[in-house]
Amino acid sequence: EFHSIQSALDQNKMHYEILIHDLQEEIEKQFDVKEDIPGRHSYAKYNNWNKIGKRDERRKAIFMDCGIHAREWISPAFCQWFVYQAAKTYGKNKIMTKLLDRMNFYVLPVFNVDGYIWSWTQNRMWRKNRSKNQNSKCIGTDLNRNFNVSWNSFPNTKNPCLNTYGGPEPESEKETKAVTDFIRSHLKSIKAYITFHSYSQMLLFPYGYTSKLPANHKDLAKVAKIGTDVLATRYETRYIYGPIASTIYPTSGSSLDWAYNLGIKHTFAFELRDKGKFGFLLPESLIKPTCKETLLAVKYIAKYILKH
Ligand code: ING
Ligand code: ZN
Repeated sequence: EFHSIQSALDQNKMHYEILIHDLQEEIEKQFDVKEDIPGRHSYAKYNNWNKIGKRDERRKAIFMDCGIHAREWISPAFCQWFVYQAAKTYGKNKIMTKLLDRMNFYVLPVFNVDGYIWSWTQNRMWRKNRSKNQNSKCIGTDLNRNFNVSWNSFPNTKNPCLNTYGGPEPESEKETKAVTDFIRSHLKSIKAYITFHSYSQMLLFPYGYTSKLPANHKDLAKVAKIGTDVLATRYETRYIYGPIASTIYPTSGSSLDWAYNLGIKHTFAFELRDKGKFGFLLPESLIKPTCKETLLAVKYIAKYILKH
């Protein structure tokens, strides 16, 4: 069962804030930086809630989460890479310095902790969390179908034995609840929400539950276009972009649509590398290049948020 983020937040044990002045040192303590990326350690089991920025809750903030799906290992690797690079390049890299001087980042490296551990130890292709379901032998809820937005409006979210089971009710899962409570209580400052999945090489924005487009879809498409172009400058990795429903497939109850409808007007989901050659089993040699190119796109989005 889940025991990490909620209890961590409750006990305030693993819920720590990383402040600029001791960022580097803190990161090195908390992340196995030297062996971190690339390498197996980069996939180690972290469930830390990171705040990167200054002690000013009123500044603009971006919320990012990784590892909502257990088997998408490149995703937690990216969140760790982001935190590591923030620590390493603050004061050296112009853009990173400017970003961290002016805004905060909340980074959740592993959303689905027990599922992630399960994918390491028992079943590499596990996707959901590991909660028990009533009246079913099947385990787990898909946390990205468990949000309170058009919840359960598609048939494949109703069967606990499917990979896309949405849970018994919206926010039934502690993981979802921990994140939604956090976002709701920081709504004033959070100007963008970014969630990281794999694989497909896509940059997605709302909606998933309807083919209707959000009011600011032109802005979102413009940011996604430039973001994917920037990403490609590094290794020529091509991403496509567009609304969830028409670009990947229709979904209900996703974190992205939920965050958008809550009022966060810039919400994006990355489907990281690759396009299926290795799929979820992206080899270690591709971790670092994937993280590097993705960081360019994230920095671009953050710059855009600062300006607007
Ligand atoms: N893909 C996502 C999924 O949850 C997605 C696609 C992203 C849907 C964002 C809605 C919002 O099915 C993977 N690979 O998990
Ligand atoms: Zn996913």
